[in-house]
Amino acid sequence: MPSAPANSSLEDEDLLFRILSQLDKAPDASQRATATAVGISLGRLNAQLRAAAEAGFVKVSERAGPDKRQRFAYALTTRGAAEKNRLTDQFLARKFAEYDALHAELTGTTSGLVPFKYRTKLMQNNLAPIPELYVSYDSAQKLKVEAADLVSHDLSPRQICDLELLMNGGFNPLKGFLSEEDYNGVVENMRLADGTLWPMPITLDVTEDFASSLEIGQDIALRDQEGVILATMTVTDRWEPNKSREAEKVFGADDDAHPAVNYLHNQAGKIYLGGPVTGIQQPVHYDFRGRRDTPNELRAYFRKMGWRKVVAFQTRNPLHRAHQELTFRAAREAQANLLIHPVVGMTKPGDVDHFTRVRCYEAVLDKYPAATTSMSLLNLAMRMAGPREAVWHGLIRKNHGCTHFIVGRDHAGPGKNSAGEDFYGPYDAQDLFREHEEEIGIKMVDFKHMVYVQERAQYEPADEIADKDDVTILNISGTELRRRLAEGLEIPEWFSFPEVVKELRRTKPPRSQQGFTVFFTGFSGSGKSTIANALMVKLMEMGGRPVTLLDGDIVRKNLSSELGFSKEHRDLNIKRIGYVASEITKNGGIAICAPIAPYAATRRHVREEIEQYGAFVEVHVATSIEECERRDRKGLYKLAREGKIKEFTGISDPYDVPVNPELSVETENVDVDNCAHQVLLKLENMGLIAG
Ligand code: PPS
Repeated sequence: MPSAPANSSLEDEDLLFRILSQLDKAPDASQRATATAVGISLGRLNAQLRAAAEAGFVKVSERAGPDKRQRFAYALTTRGAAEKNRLTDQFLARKFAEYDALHAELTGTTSGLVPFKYRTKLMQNNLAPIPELYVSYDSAQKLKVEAADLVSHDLSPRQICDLELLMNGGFNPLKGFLSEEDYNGVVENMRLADGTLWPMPITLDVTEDFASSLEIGQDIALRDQEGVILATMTVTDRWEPNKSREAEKVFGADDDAHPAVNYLHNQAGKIYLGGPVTGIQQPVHYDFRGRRDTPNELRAYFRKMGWRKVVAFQTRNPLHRAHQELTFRAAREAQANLLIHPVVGMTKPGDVDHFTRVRCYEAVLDKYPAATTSMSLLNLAMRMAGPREAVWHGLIRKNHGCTHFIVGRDHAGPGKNSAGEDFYGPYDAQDLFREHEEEIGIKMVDFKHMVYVQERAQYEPADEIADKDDVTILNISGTELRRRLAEGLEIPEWFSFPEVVKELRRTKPPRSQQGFTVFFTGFSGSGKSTIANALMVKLMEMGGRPVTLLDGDIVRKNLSSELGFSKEHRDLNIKRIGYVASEITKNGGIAICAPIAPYAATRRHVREEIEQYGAFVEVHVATSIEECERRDRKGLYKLAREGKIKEFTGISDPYDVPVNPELSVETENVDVDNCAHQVLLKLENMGLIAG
């Protein structure tokens, strides 16, 4: 039996929960109406409201009007909304425990519904609504006004994706960005501090300056990139993470070749903030609105359709015939309906953009029986974390009301590491998923690699082909598909659907018709500008595509005149060049860039930005520092040696030599025309200009 004081404090908390819920539902109601709804006397409500206001959960404001009894208005504060969410959990947990005890008393067995950790198992009922972090519409309007006075953090695109899934319950049971204790547990052993399985750190990374301007316990507003307030957060934790440890533990290696490790070291802020989030509004999406569903919208849809078993297919690629076969088989095997659940948030750099992919999905949806299959878009920012990511994807799909989840070969694989080897084994994700399947609360439908058997004209799992020495097995890898698209070569019907191929060709015409960027990098005086100029003239002579030269000096005059040569300023300068070049590339032109661009991480950032739209050809003008200094065309090296120019690349500032440039040109004893010609040959060789 719980002791009396504990019991009475629970009662107090339940009462507070009921009052906060009621204020959220009807913030403008009179005190009398609130007291009636909660079922207590006016006097008791008054005392409770006073205490709640003192604790910072409720905001009291005076309102004009003749009716004295309506003199005050009560509304939830950010903190009150977060407290309501916490108490909701606690309240539900108690009710479930009570139900379980009653069940045991009446039947002699436990209900099976009530778990050790109620939050996980509660979700086993895939049709019941799951908790969201949003406050009601009326409360949101009030909170928005209040939040306008708070210190703001402008969310990055990845943080917006994370926040959306936090708020709509996609990341249930998380109630906000991870605290330091939860983060440590997740990094070390995939568990929150209370033991709940959660494999991915969902953290709010910010700059040191921003972090140090905050007090612990302070509320901040979280804004999207246009400045719209989406949520508020009470900052309970602030710490500097050990990013190398995070990389090793979560992604398996501290290697920048992994997209998420690269993000961690080169894009994420240095400090993490943690704390509960109060949702004000969903991020706005103007594209494919009708195809986006929150977990509760999907649950309601399954309920309406009577779908008791739903198998989800996660994808970040266009669907080809092998995928269709795999999804059909999975639905058959699980005796379930099928949800195609593609990711449209952030995927692997270099992937086909989501607009094209969704058009591809739409083009093949009618190849599925409409009564048994549905498609919904998921605004998830993938991390490409293989095994851990598969477990995470399973939890997210469970939250979206699915009962089964397909895990194929190399699930969420990040590609090769910097030694050219795979980060994870092809079936590591299936193994980890299997280990935690029970706890995730969703069944895995695992598949081996699907290949096409020509003699039988059908797809089969590679490991189930008994007569593989007697039949012809066909397969087109992702790399081969990209090559065929880039070169305008045939893509056979056994591999994909004509509608999908048409859509892909529309977005990605053969390389010789696409835009591209040639990015020269090298020391000052290495010859970048001279070769770039010669190349520009040669390309203009050939005609066909507009050519723009973004030379270091020109850019510094026209785009970056206020910048100096600190690391921060150089990065900004190169990112500006990258942005302009990516726009030119996207629109089918040729951009030639010729800055020093000394830092590898920034060059990689620019590469990733541009490769979404066309080729990025990095040309290292490999003139040695000694030769550049000997030439000293602008007399800058002399000044740098004399200390009159600070932070001079190669003398008093570093230069990361490109490790894998598309081309490296030597300029010593080679004339400019020849250097430019080498670049032209490379472009021809890459299919970027017609031979
Ligand atoms: S960076 O690092 O890429 O932003 O530099 P970039 O914009 O290409 O530099 C353009 C020219 O600035 C001159 N300059 C310096 N270079 C390096 N370090 C320092 N401190 C510096 N100060 C001035 C230099 O002549 C660069 O011209 P190029 O065309 O490379 O010779």
